[in-house]
Amino acid sequence: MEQQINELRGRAAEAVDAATNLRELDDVRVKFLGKKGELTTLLRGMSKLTAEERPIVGKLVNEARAQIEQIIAEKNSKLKAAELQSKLATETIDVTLPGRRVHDGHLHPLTLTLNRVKEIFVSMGYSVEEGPEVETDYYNFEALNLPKDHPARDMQDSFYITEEILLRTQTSPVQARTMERHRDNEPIRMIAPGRVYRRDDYDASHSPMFTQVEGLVIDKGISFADLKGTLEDFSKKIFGEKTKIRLRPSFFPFTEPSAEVDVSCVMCHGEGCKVCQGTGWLEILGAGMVHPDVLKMSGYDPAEVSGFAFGMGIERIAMLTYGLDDMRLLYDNDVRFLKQF
Ligand code: 2NM
Repeated sequence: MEQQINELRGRAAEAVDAATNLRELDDVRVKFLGKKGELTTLLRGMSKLTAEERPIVGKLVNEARAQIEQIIAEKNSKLKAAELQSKLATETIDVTLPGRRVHDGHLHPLTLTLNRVKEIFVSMGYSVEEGPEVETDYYNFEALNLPKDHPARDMQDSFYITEEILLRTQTSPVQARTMERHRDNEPIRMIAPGRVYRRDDYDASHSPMFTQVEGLVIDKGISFADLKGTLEDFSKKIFGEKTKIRLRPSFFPFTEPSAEVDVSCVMCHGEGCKVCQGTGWLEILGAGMVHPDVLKMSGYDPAEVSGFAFGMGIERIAMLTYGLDDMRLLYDNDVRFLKQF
């Protein structure tokens, strides 16, 4: 029996020595000291011993247990220390590395452009007015001198909800609503920014939804010269001081006279290039003197006051200021594109 115990101590010591990590060491502990371990099995064999032998062998077994427990504990601290060392060596943290940047979002290029346009007009004393995108036929067309079968309606034939309700095709209904709210020929200096909807194919330069800014000024003695000066001022502010403007006669049902407004090309400054198709000019605005009937319909007296109005597409302005060749970039929301602004 004594020999057996010594032999077991020897094997236990070897096994502890051979353990290379804490899990292996625990396996050794279970194998020798566990409930079904070798030492317990040995202890069971004691029933065959004589009464004199028992205490002697019992002492030996207890000594063996204590010794094995001790070498396991020693090895345990060694392995733990080694594990810590290897962790310290491999899991180094360089506290001098720069922190990870948190990326803030930012405004969309279309919003940036719209904000810039608003800023310019607000700095000239204009108020910013808003109105519904779902509009009545009356405010979208009738009040703007486009009666039911007017051919000019065809150009922007739109998304109807019912016969009398549609998605607005322009922001001019906001002008009509604003005029209606005023009394006694009270002066107006306003812009109306927002989304408008037209039946249009979706390609590099058209979208069934786009963003417009229209403007309206009404006061005593407002003339075409005021219109021209205002739009020239605006064009220089948005495209640069060297920008020139050019007016060409045109037609809108709600203005008379009416004009298309061109700016000198932002790319070639009038030399002629691909962007301006060799003409040196870019069309960016429509404008005119508010038709007397439009003033009358919304409660203004054309004998007392006059006004000018204008409208522009913000996508086009954004494309020109950022040099974009496809309007769809503004709607795709491709982060690789958006990140650049
Ligand atoms: C344009 C071009 C010309 C316009 C007219 C009015 C109103 F309500 F006063 F009659 N608002 N906007 C207007 C005039 C809009 O957009 C190309």
